[in-house]
Amino acid sequence: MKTLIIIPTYNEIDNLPPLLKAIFSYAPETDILIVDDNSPDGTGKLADKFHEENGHIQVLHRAGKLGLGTAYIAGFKYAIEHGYDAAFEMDADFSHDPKYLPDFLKAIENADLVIGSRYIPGGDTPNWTLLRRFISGGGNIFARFMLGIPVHDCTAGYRCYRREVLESIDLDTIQSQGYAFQIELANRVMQHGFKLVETPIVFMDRRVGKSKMSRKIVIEGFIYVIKARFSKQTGISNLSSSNSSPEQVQENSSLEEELPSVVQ
Ligand SMILES: Nc1nc2c(ncn2[C@@H]2O[C@H](COP(=O)(O)OP(=O)(O)OP(=O)(O)O)[C@@H](O)[C@H]2O)c(=O)[nH]1
Ligand SMILES: [Mg+2]
Repeated sequence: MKTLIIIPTYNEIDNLPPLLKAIFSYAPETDILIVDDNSPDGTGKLADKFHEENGHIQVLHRAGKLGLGTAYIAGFKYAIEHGYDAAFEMDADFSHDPKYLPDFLKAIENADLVIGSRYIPGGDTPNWTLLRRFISGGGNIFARFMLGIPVHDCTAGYRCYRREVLESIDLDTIQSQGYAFQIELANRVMQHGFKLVETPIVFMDRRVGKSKMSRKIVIEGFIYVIKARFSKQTGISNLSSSNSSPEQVQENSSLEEELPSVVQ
């Protein structure tokens, strides 16, 4: 199976070299696409150097920080255009340990979407405070209950999609960015009748670098679930276009307050 690992980066210069090394040690056959948003710390330039040395590494440069959701959508389109059979979402900060890649690759043989789950036996979030576990776990139960998504961890961002899924879910209409992006994709995959499977992961906090998490991302996720539930009941479609655009979300400075170590 021809697979692509999409890694969005914004200021991940210290994480990138060990991450690439670890990925190839666990999944030597995969290709990697780094989607860098003109990181001020030079992550994009370093990625170009890796590309020159290794044909399995590609780099997509974007002009500025446009958000995680659009970075993944750009990556998904690249995967479709370049004939990949499956595409991964993976953070650059080692929260998504490459050692699980073989589990994903095995599971995707009999699934359309594989989600690395912290909330099934074998999964865990060992560094987290009780409050953080409560917010993340509660958010997941809320989304599951409201939307009926058949997974225990629908905000998780360590995933592998089959190409057919990416071709089916109309990527251009997705506008959410953070948790909402993950929930929306899981919801759409479910609505198309695809098979979702979870594989356990132990989620570690980022090793180095700064978090880009903010309160607005949590709020966006909550609003998405409410809107999706409402549109399900009333049959109102085109949910995404009624969401805030990425620009609107980014410009909403009253929600910009940093929310360290809360949810994913
Ligand atoms: N290209 C791009 N990548 C981004 C953007 N925002 C975050 N990222 C990357 O997306 C991944 C997840 O971001 P994180 O800051 O780790 O967010 P998080 O995992 O929710 O939060 P912490 O792990 O607690 O820091 C990392 O690889 C980031 O570098 C963005 O706007 N554009
Ligand atoms: Mg992270």
